[in-house]
Amino acid sequence: MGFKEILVGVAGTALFFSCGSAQEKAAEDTATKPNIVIIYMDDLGYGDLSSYGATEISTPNIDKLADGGVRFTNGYATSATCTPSRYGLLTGMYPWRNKDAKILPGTAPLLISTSQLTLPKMLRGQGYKTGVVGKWHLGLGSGSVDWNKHISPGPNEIGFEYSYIMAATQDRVPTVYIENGNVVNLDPNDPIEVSYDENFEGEPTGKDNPEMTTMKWHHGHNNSIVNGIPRIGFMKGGESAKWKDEDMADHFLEKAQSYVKSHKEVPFFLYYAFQQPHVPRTPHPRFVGKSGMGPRGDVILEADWMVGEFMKTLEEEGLVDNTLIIFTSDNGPVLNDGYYDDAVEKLGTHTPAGPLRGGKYSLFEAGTRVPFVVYWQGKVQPMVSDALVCQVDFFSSLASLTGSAALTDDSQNLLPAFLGKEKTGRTELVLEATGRTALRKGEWIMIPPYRGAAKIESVNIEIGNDPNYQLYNLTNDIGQTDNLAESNPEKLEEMIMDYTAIFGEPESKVEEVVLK
Ligand code: NG6
Ligand code: CA
Repeated sequence: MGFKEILVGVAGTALFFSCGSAQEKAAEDTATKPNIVIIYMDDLGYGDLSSYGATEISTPNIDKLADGGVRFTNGYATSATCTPSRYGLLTGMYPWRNKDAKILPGTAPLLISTSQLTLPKMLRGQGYKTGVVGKWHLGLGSGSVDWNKHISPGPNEIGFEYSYIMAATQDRVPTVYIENGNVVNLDPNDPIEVSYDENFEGEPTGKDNPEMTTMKWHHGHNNSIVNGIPRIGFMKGGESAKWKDEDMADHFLEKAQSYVKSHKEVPFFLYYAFQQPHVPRTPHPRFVGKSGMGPRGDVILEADWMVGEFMKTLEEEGLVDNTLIIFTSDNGPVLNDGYYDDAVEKLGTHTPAGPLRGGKYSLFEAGTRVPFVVYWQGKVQPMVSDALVCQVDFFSSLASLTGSAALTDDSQNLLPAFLGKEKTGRTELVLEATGRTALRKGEWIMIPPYRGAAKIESVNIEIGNDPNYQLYNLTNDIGQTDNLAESNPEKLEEMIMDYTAIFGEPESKVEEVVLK
């Protein structure tokens, strides 16, 4: 399908595209079409890598990318949770514009409209082959999915020609792999049923049958038990299709490697979405005990090894200097996200958020500021960049790289910053966490008043709520300990005006964040 055909029926006002314009022509002339790989971690924190200052854990393979590419210190996910961040990355639109862009259950319908322009569609229009391997969590189908039939729409309908995914998260049912819309290894005599409302007659659950679990739930995660791990949601059947948690990382690696091998003759875009270090943390036995920090540290080492193996494949196939690699994470870190897995107990002096305040779910920096690396051997010079950049900007920047003039309202063309040619990025950025928003501008961040609890007790994370305005200078106070809202009323006023221009008057809302 050609780009122009793809654009027919694109909904919404956000898209600017002028077919055959002088601008497009100029872009085509300077375009290069390297392979593009986005390695997307799940819940990896700003301080979780040795290249980002961790001293208690060593991640040499990821560090090789970080030290050999542009390592961003102000690189953000659009959101402090998974689904909205993935939405922002793939659409180039802020997730808070879509009211349904929240953490989705495993039965949720596809969140991205099939008529919407997406990063993979844009790249397809530029002659790329497109694939996704790993965690999806953007919904599937259009209401009620029959997991025993072809599942559509899904990744293949929003621009990926190849998909090998898990539907939602490792802790949510269905616990099966789906290849191009079909559950892998499904026995038709043992059909899969999934519900997020009620259990299936006679099926054990984490709540009622703790004796059948090998991992204990702390909060939530007490529905169906698969491989000894109690999950979110109920599932019945599909025995032969169920994944083995310990093999998941190897399994996705193998799929990513074979995608590369079978597409080496054409420019390809691979969105490789890791499941680590999200819960349940299930390192392969090769990595068990290796970090001394329990499963959370072990799966970070496992992921680092995967990155090394994946890079080896690019090298063996002679693709490494023709492949632009982006490494980043969908949101910040969390220790106890619902299972007793020693993440808290064995943490020692490691600081997953580095110097940042908060964590996953938080409007404080650790929610959205994440490891963020652009690596392109021979093309991008190693450097540390303080430019303000966001994953929502990949859309327009990669369009510019590959000769497309596609832009969205929210996605800025920051290609020079991404390639380390310029040290400045955005001037402003809206950050989102569990439905709340804050505004970053230059070195300042303003969090409007939110009255809900300051902390989610179950995960022990401060999420940024305060009945008063918060204003922090992130250059002087990266840890957000000194609220300057009262002492710097001019700056506060300016930030409120900018925020109001986008959202209207900030209201102090009661926002009890409940994780369920
Ligand atoms: C929460 C889950 C958490 C995790 C998160 C999604 C409970 C109590 N907590 O609701 O464990 O699955 O959703 O994480 O169920 S994310 O990284 O995919 O956004
Ligand atoms: Ca996540």
